[in-house]
Amino acid sequence: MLNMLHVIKLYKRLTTLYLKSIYLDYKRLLYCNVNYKLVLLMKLYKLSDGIILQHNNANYLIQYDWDALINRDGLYEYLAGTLAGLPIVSEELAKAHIENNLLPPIGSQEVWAAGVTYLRSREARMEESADSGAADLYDKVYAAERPELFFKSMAHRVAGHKHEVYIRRDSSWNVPEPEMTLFINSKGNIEGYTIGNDMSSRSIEGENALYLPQAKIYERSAALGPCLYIPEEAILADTTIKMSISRDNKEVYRDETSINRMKRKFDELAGYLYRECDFANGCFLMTGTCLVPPNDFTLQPGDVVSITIDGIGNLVNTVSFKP
Ligand code: DO4
Ligand code: MG
Repeated sequence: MLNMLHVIKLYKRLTTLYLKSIYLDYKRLLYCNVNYKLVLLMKLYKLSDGIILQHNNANYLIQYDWDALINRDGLYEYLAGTLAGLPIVSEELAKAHIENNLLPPIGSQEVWAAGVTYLRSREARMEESADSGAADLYDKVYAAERPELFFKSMAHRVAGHKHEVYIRRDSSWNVPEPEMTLFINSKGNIEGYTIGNDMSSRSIEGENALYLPQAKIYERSAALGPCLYIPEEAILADTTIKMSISRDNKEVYRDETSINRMKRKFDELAGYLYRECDFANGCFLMTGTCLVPPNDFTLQPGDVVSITIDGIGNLVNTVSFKP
């Protein structure tokens, strides 16, 4: 015989189950329906044992070849369309995976970089190259129709979030360069964004502009991460980039800027890069720096560089010499 207490308990249980199922339906609708207004952004984390797709507050596991996945045209729409069939990973598990197994969001792509795209970068280069007589080059390239584009790195030299970045032993003046970094697919479409650090030797570049490749390309001179950010629409024009540098747990530099201070358009940079180059699996393009520490600042081993870009997240690297 059911007494009153049993009836109340049963009623409570059924109500909880009912509310839970409504909540789950609501979540599925939110995360799976491409046409639903709240579908806004995706983040792909490349891990040593798979890929985690973060969409709003849910995490999904993807087993897919990284290069083939990120090179898809209409990446956002593709990911949104696959959500319903993907296994969901709990927040704790996703956090632990990202904490322990995170790689830079790059496969076999090349990394290129644009230079002197902000007034602040032009000023800094003109100062550092004053003695070499090359200052004019930077002034001219800032104003020119054709942007400065240079090869930066192959994937094996790229550090990820929380990995070490290196400074050169033969350089006396070293800085990080925080840069909005585009992922452009093989068709030339900008499909995603990540945070980039274009580690640079100002003393080597300042000595002679022809030393640029040595100032820019060496082991771990590039960092990318923590994820590939894929918004439904192009990243907002007033997106902020912040950088702080800590030494012995004390902040020694902090500044921020907005990407709308850039002289060039992202499409313009991508267009020049793809004019006469093919990239079978797409390409990463760092878009130049606007944050330059004062001229008496140089990085030291042990310094911690933290770069934050609105929406994408935080890329943290400790500075070291190559062992
Ligand atoms: O012109 C040399 C490099 C410039 C650069 O890396 C930048 O402006 O970010
Ligand atoms: Mg740069």
